[in-house]
Amino acid sequence: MVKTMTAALKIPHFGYCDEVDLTQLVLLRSELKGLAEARGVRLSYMPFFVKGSHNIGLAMDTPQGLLVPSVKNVQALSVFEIAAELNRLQALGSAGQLGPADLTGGTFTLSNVGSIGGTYAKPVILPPEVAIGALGKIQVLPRFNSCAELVKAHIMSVSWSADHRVIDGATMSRFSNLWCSYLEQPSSMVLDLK
Ligand code: CO6
Repeated sequence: MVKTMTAALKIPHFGYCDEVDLTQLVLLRSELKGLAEARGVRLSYMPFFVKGSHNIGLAMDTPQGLLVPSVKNVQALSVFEIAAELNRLQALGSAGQLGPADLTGGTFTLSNVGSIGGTYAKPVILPPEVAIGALGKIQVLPRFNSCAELVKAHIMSVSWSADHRVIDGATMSRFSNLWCSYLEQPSSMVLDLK
């Protein structure tokens, strides 16, 4: 941790925060959770957050402290397969048995610190990666829908940090908009399902 975080602090970080309306995703997961459980896999929100095109590192709170195993080639995996892989990594993490194969090769990291608490964060990039996202707790909050009606929404904040030598703010903003759009309308992920 000392070596990695000292190297990380040499990176000129910029931060970018937004909120995402997970109301439809909360409904979808509640429909799929039982189906996944019947096939022996616990389905949380993380597999939906992870579904991109990368080896996604996941900050994991373990008895040994913070570890970042990664789910490899998420673009080739279904949400169910990502959930199964996450269950495997969590079981190994709790048992202190994560090995070098699982702990190396990440290309982008997500830190779901919201599963413990908190809304915003300023996450530190894990070199040689160039960006990281911290996810806040999902909260039920009042929001206006497109018809200007007050609705009950499930809102999660996301705080990105990026290496400003490699990524500019507009690129991060476009990426964040795309990522949020998939989660706000999770059925859109079905279009690109492999
Ligand atoms: N909001 C509300 N509820 C949540 C959330 C959020 N964000 N995330 C998970 N949950 C729920 C989840 O749905 C589970 O509920 P049920 O399925 O309904 O029973 C429950 O909380 C437990 O989920 P769990 O944490 O076991 O599984 P998940 O796949 O979401 O997360 C994990 C796996 C390995 C990421 C997580 O267990 C973990 O270790 N999180 C902490 C990561 C951490 O330490 N980050 C800090 C790194 S340092 O980033 C840093 C800048 C600083 C702050």
